[in-house]
Amino acid sequence: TSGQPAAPHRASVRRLLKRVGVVDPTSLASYREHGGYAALARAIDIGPDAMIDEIRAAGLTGRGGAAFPTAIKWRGVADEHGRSKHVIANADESEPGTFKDRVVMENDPFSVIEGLTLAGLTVGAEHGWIYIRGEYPLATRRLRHAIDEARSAGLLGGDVLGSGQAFDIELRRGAGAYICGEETALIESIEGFRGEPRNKPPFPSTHGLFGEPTAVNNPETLLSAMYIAEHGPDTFRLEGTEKSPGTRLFCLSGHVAAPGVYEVAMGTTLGDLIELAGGATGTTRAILMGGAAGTFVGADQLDMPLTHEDTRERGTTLGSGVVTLFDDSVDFMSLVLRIAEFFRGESCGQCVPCRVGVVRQHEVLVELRDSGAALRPERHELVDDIARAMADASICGLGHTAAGAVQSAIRLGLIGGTP
Ligand code: L3W
Ligand code: SF4
Repeated sequence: TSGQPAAPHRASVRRLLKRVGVVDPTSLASYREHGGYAALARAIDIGPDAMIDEIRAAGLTGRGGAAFPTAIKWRGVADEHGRSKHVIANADESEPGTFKDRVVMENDPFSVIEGLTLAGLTVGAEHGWIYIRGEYPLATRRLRHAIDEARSAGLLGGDVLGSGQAFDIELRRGAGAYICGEETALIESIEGFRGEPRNKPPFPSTHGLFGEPTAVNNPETLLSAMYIAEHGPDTFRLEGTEKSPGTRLFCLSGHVAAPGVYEVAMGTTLGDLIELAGGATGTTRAILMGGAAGTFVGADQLDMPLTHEDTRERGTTLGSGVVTLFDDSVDFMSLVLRIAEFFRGESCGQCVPCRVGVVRQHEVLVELRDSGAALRPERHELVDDIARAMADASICGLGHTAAGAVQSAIRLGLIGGTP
């Protein structure tokens, strides 16, 4: 149907999704019947230092988009001895095209509770927070219920699972701002302030929530840490590549036969992943990798292995696992304008390069659409200048990534005339 390779593709793996669709998401008993709390029990058994060593040996990196080594982050927080500490699950899943954490939270909510508890006990934090996207009512209900059940069973509270360590979780709902997914804006939001990012450094690992050491992790990262706790780093590394070990959750959407969340080993090619989702429904013109904060790639990239190293080498990103297909019926000018509009609306306005850049970028695109002509060289230069200023001088990831989709669309000739 699509010009995709006909070669046999690699199957999906069920590590992080193993209980999704199997377990009763409203029952702690069902969760435990399906292996729940085995990971935490082993983490308590081996102790925090060995746990962090295993995470390091496994090579786990953050699954929210930035791929920072989890062991470095956790070690940093653990080393802040004698201070009150926090762990936060960043479940403000707002990147357009991202819905993997939602699937986990709705269908296997106890795993997020267990994963966050594991993080808390490992770094020595007593306070856990889940910051959840406000538009996720079912996931919110399921998590609330799971927190209550876990607390009643002594899996949260004064002495977690007989560890002698106290740990409890509070849930906070976002109010629809994309920027509150940025970890320091999220922290400001929990503290009751406007969701405006802080300058980093200092990083939350030393100066986070209420100025105290804080580990902020994506739910998928927590589930991967649980897998390592339960099975060890060598088993974790059986999937994936040397530099990108383990599995990832990918969110397939757009012109694909079976949109949804797919778990595959890192290193699986883009084409194989798309085949797993039933293949493209039309002739693929471009694929958006990493969402609005990511970049478009052409249909000639189906052989790209989905690893950090390969995506970086080809000028794109795994980001938060977004893979959106667009066939040749798509009006890319409208699509790219919509992305530019999104950033114009979601910039918090705190720093000049981003506040001004997202507006100028949008204006040039409106002008381009209205003129119906190709992008003139001096306008092209302006778009590049804006992109560079935002990437180099913005405070946070929103500004750093706000021009990626636009730039790649021009490069691929999706907008602006012949490249
Ligand atoms: C201790 C150091 N910690 C860095 C920590 C830092 C943070 C993490 C990554 O995300 C991505 C972007 C898009 N000591 C440290 C340290 N850290 N150095 O590591 O930090 P950073 O600053 O590289 O990135 P970030 O701002 O956390 C930017 C993606 O986020 N994005 C959108 C994502 C959306 C979702 C979603 O909807 N689920 O994830 C937008 O930009 O891929 O690469 O924890 O503290 N020396
Ligand atoms: Fe706000 Fe944009 Fe600056 Fe981030 S880069 S702090 S979103 S103005």
